Amino acid sequence: MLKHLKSNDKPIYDLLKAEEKRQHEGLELIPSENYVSSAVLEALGTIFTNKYSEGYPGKRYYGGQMNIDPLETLAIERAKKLFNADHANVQPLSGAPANLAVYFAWMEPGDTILGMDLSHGGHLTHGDPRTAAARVFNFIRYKIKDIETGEIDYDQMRDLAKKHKPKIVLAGFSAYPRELDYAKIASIANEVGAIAMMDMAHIAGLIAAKQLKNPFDFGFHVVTSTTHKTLRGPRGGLILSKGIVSNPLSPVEKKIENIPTLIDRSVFPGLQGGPHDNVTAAKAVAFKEAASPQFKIYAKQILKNAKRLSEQLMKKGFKLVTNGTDNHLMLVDMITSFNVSGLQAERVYDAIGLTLNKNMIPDDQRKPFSPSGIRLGTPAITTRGMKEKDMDQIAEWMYKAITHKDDEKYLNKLHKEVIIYCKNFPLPSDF
Ligand code: DSN
Repeated sequence: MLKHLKSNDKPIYDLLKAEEKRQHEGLELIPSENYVSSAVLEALGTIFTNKYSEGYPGKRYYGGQMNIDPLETLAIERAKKLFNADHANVQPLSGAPANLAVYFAWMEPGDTILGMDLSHGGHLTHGDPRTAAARVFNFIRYKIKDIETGEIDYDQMRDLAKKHKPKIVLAGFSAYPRELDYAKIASIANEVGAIAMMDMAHIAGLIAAKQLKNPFDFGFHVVTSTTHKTLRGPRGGLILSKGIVSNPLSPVEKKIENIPTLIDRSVFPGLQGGPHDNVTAAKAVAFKEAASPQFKIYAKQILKNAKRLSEQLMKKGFKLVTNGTDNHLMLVDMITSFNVSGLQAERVYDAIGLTLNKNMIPDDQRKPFSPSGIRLGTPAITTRGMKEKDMDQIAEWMYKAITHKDDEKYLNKLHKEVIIYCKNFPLPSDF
């Protein structure tokens, strides 16, 4: 394996080997990362990467699509079934372009979107002023009501919706540990004539496995996602919608039932050129895996592990934003807990082989590069087969490391313990 890479490009080969070692010897706690299966990895590294296929199955701008058309169709059908959607577009290169494609599908420049504030758990693409989308559209942001329970301020959401008349009411997050009230969000959207859109990137695998609620069951019109987080596929994006699926080559009126066609036309030719067919193949493989009984067991264990880890951390004095979690992730206020910034904490944990990320907490007074919090989660360690008792061990290491943060010798000792522990938990690609 890799003999050509080794002989043709040694620096890249060496970096790959070093990364293999890092992934094996460390605990991956970044909640948006995961380890793909060997089948997903194999699909990614195939000659599907050689092909151009601008357009959609049966409607391409290049010849030679006799294998790509059925491939993309299979990916589409699997995605629709997995999430109970009328339509799936599997071409978005990742989550940010997927969101942008929906904005451009449904809105005109200057139109308004109501989304969640970044420091309260929303995502950059939900309206951060530094993004390209924020230069085109008018973003208004809602917050959580209460940092202790983490409940979204639905009254504020309704008031803002009535005042600003958004075209899209956007739910979804990258750092919010609680379940959403989709029925309420859909009703607010409905009241003001907006569509309800969910960015489920973080929790797609948990929704696929029916461990968290599916927004389509509550009247949502569009759901976007990445495919590489809890869903455990290749890096990529996905847009699901309700509506009539018609010919993406013909312009259609901006009506709710035409959303699938509007989205297809917005992805291509609106925003992207040729889809990455090797990634489409890997997405299809991941959708099949996510429909399996084993995946349901996996998703249940992600939640059990997150609950256990959050309880153990709180017992040791870690202050969790919202005091717990309903999903796979936790947000910890490290300033209140140990008077350590998120940046310092990230470095201490890196030193012992625990990878997580610094993160803003709601209304953080500190800067994004040195915020008050850290964010961690259980999807990747659960893929490696870790269970509740392993969460107790991780909480113990996290406590010991942060309370000995300046003791290099002690941190080295913990790092060795982590490396030895990890040997019992192979990556899926080892099989
Ligand atoms: N960057 C992803 C995350 O870490 O949550 C979101 O896009």
